[in-house]
Order: sequence, then C-alpha cells, then structure tokens
Amino acid sequence: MRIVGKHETKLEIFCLPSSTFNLSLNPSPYLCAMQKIGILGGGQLGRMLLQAAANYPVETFVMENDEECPAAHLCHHFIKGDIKDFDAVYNFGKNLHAITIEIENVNVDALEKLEKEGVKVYPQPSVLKIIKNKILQKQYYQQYSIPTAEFVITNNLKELEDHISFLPAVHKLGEGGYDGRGVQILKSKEDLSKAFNTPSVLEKLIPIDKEIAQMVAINEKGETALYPPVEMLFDPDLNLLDYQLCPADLSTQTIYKVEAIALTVVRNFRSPGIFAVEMFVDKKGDVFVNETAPRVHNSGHHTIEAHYSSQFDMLWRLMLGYPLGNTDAILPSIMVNIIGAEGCNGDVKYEGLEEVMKIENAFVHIYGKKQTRPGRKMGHVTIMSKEKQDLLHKSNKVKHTLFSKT
Ligand code: AIR
Repeated sequence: MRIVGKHETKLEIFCLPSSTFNLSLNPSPYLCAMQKIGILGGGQLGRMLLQAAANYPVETFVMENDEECPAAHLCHHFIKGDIKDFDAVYNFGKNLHAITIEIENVNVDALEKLEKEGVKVYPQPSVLKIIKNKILQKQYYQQYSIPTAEFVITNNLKELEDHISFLPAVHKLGEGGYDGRGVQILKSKEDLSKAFNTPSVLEKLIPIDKEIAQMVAINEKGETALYPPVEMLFDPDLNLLDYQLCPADLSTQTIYKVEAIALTVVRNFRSPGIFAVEMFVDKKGDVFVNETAPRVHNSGHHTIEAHYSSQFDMLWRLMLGYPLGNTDAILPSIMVNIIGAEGCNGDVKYEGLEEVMKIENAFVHIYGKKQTRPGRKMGHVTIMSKEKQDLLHKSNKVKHTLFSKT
C-alpha cells in the first residue's frame, strides 16, 4: 500500500491502483471500495444514516442549507446548499458514485440528470416524482390495484366545496407537507377554513383499528428484506407519532396481507432502495395503504438497537452493493419520539434525561437540533424488553419524564 502524502485525497488510501493486483479497468467494488456517496438533507435521518456509515468504506457528503443541522458534523464533507435548487443538487451530485435522500422535498430534475450521467440514485428519481406528490402517489396505488382509501383530487377551495358530501375526510397537500404539516382533518363544512387552496387529495376517513408500517429493502437484483411490521400510535392533536411498538400485534393472516401489499407497492417502483409503507388496518382486518416513504423512516428507528441490521445499515448495504442484512428482532421494542413541548420556542434544554437513562434497556437519541419548536422531532428513545407490559410501562414513563423545552 502507498503512503498517503498531504496532497493526496483520502480516496487513495483505500483505492489501490489497479496495477498493484493487475486488475482490469473495472476492479471489483470490494477492492476499490471507497465510494463517494451523498445525502440530500441533513436532519436526524441523515445523522443516523451517517452513524451507520462509520462501519463501512464510504466517503460521505451532505448538502443542507443549515450548517448547524444534525448531520453536518458527522459527514466527511458538508456542502451548504438548497436541496430544492437544480444547480445546487446537480453540482453536489456530479462527482459522486451515488446519492440518496433523507427528505422527499428535493430537486428531482437534477437527480434525473445525474442518473442519466451515471450517478446511482436511491431511490430512483422516477419513484421520487410519484411519491413527493400525494396526488400521483394515490394514482399509483390505483394503477396497481393496491388497496387505499377512496379519494378525490381538489385543485382549489372552490373545487373542494363541490365535495362536501365526501366529508368526513382528510385533506392532504399535494406537495411539500411532512411530519403532520400539510394534513387537515375535515369533519364538516365548518372545517373548510382549514383546507388547502392548492392541488390536494381529499381522502375518505377509514374506521381505523390499527395504523402500522412495513419497512422493505430491495436491492439492484430485486432481492427483498422485510422488517417485522410496527404498530403506531398518534397524538391526535399534533397528528404526530406518539410511540411505536414492534412487532405490531396482528394476526398471522393480517401479517401476510400487509407483507404482500407492501411488496406490491415496492416492486412496482422498479427501484432499489429502502421503503416504509404506512398502512391502516380496519376493524374487519382489511388493509389499506396510507402512504409510502422511499427512504429511511421514523418507523424504523427502533431497528438501530432492536434488530440485527438497522434500516440505516441496510441502506448502506444496498448502496455499496453488499448482501442485504438480517431484519430479525433481537428483542421486542417500543420507540418514543421526543417532541418539542407546546409553548416552547428557542434554544433547547432537555428535562429528565438522566432519569430516562436509568431505565434498563432504554436507548436515548438526541438529534442535536439547537432550537426546539412545538411539535418538532428532537430525539427518540428505544426501549427493549421481552414483555409487552414492561415496554408499555417504560415508554409511558419516558413520555412523562423527558421533555424538550427552552
Ligand atoms: N424527515 C424527513 N421527512 C420527514 C421527516 N421527519 C426528517 C429529515 C429531515 C428532518 O426531518 O431528517 O431533514 C427535518 O426536521 P426539522 O425538525 O428540521 O423540520
């Protein structure tokens, strides 16, 4: 191996010159392994993805507008830039081997150009185009006969008024919403003031028994790996995840349905990547797709400690061309989001952290966001235990002990 001089890049440390082993021009990726991979977005998902990257021969790049974002200090190269801007995304990606996203709201045209020029994009831009627009996403489910709640499209408030008989329903902004933003429940005509005046989906309210999520990884060869489905409980006021249980309490028959539907969703995208398929189970045991995220997701955070290969580890395996990981649970788990407290806006202080760290098998993740805001995801805690009662008891304790305040 060569001694690396100051003028040489890190890349050369691991990328042995092909003449050393008399390799062809296209050496095995396992020998010339230091790939350059970029992440668009620098929030908590990017941060946890980078934590997992530390195990592998990969040089990481992050682009995000905020230099103080959670992922900024964990990557090899941070580039300040607007992930929604064509030139910024194109220039960021053009010298990379591969690029992924940790939020959907990115410039897809630039990703398409990069893909044409040979940069691998996870998920492919064609998938992002469908998923980042809730209208196209619903039409995709229709196209592949994937069960989903009945819906109509409303381009403005005037059109919405023609569908009063469709209420109660959920109004979802076509583009740009996340973490409960861009979603309004419209029970009756009186709620129309909350509705969106831009292209949106109006979706029938389903009598939900359970809300679940199924994570699926799919590689270039089309091989898939499924994590056990998780069950989600929401804070009805904030429309944000309250806590999440793994495995979901479902009959074997329902699990089969959930897996089959999730695989139909993912396979028809014809793109490698990791996907979180969010679904509703109604009182009769029928399963409906709510929406899909084509990336690492909140519903997979527990996999960091509670599963052999985490969702973050899995995405690196996929992108680096390694075998898929083991999705089995080590132990059942529950995950509690730490959400910015109501009425608190400003520099964050955590209350109850030490108390929570005394709980056996509770794993704390603080995302490093400088500012707390009501409803903002500031961290999460995963608890592992053989007993469901123990999980529920401990998660309740976390919820009533740990706060993100000012
Ligand atoms: N995210 C992306 N889509 C949904 C969510 N929750 C994550 C990403 C993104 C971060 O939330 O990691 O970067 C943004 O969080 P915030 O609190 O800055 O809005």
